[in-house]
Amino acid sequence: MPETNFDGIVGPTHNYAGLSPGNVASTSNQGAIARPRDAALQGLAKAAALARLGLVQGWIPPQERPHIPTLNALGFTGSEEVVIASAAREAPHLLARASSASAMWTANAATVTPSKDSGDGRVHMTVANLRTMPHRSIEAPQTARTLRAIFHSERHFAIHDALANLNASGAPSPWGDEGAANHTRFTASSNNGGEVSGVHLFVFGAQASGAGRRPSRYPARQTLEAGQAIAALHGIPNERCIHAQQHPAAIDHGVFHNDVISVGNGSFYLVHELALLDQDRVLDDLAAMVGPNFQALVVPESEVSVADAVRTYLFNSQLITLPDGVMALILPVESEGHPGIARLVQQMVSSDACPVKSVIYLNVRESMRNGGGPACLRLRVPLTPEEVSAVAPGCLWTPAGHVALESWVRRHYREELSPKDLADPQLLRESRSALDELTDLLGVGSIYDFQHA
Ligand code: SUG
Repeated sequence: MPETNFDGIVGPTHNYAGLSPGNVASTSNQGAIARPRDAALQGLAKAAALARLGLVQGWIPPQERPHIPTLNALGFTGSEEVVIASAAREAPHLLARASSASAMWTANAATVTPSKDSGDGRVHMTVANLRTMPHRSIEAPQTARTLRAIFHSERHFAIHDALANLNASGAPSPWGDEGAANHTRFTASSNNGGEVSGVHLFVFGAQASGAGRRPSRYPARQTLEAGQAIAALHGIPNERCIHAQQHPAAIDHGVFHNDVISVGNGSFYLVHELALLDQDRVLDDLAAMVGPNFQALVVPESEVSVADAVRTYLFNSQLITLPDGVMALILPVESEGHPGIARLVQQMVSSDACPVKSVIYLNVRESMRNGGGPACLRLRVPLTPEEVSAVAPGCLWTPAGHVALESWVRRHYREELSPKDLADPQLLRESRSALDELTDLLGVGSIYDFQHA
């Protein structure tokens, strides 16, 4: 089942507002001048690089920002200009939350189960509720609309709304869910070379029930209960799932999603030694479920510290299987030159046992400065060829589509954006005219609130 990646197109309001406590890059770049045009072009170049390696590649459009309905719901009323001006004056942090381009990190859009593994033979996706970070908690309704426009064939795809408060007592139950960033699917080849159904590793930061350990400094965004609910909703048999807890100390060092400290593909898992609680047991369980081909390469703290993993985003790489069957690791340029990473890369590519045979460094610096590396920028959706042909065709990468999107970015995006520019009502108009044209380019119909006003 070939890998298909849907990359988030960076939105026109990309900026550095320091909105994510626990995400070191986000908080340390707060207030910096962002470059939305470069950010979007870097994202398009990454998607093009993967398409040119022979992968099926798609796009997920950005969200409407600033999001006026969010500001209305927070009590700002009047014309849209007045809403923006009063939010900028009275509550700039709320304007920043309503203006973030954070939907670009589509690894947090949903959790995906391929048709081979689901209960009813369809591809299942549960939209992430992203409820821990206020600026991200507003993404889910639009994400659901967007995914339903892209994956519109109900015969092939089931898109579930974000998990709500599901506990029986009716009391708020914060089942935080951050999507595919905390989920890894492993596969093994069958005897005839085909692929058997996957093994699903769901990683959580804490239990919503309050039981067990939790980080002390930074929030645990993903809950055990969310992973369990998603596995059940998608119909994955229990014996194909492992629910493992992230090490609380890792979260407290800035590992806000598990894809910041491990990456897996096929039967191969690249993982830091301090990623998970009880890690040896989890790796043994994975080996037992995935089978004899399972291979974990555990990176010791002495070679790459957790702090360096967070700084370089080594593990936020894309680990992909190329059409000839070998794997490539797509790393952010920030990890180039780190001596421990250089040794690790050398060890991987020179070992016969390791499936990774090439390493490619890509520049997604604008996204990285908000804590989003190559893996954050894409939603991985394993699809059969028949399912690929059921995707909205305009959302699939083509050379001509790439050229059209580059030209669209150059025409609509600002070169620079600072947090104070969010007060400019012209940004709303620019953003809407860009998105209006984009929905035509991608052929997804009128998916935005403003297109229905
Ligand atoms: O949720 N940053 C995102 C980064 C998400 C990365 N995704 C994965 N690891 N899969 C977040 O913290 C920062 C926005 C700001 O501060 O302006 C932000 O939302």
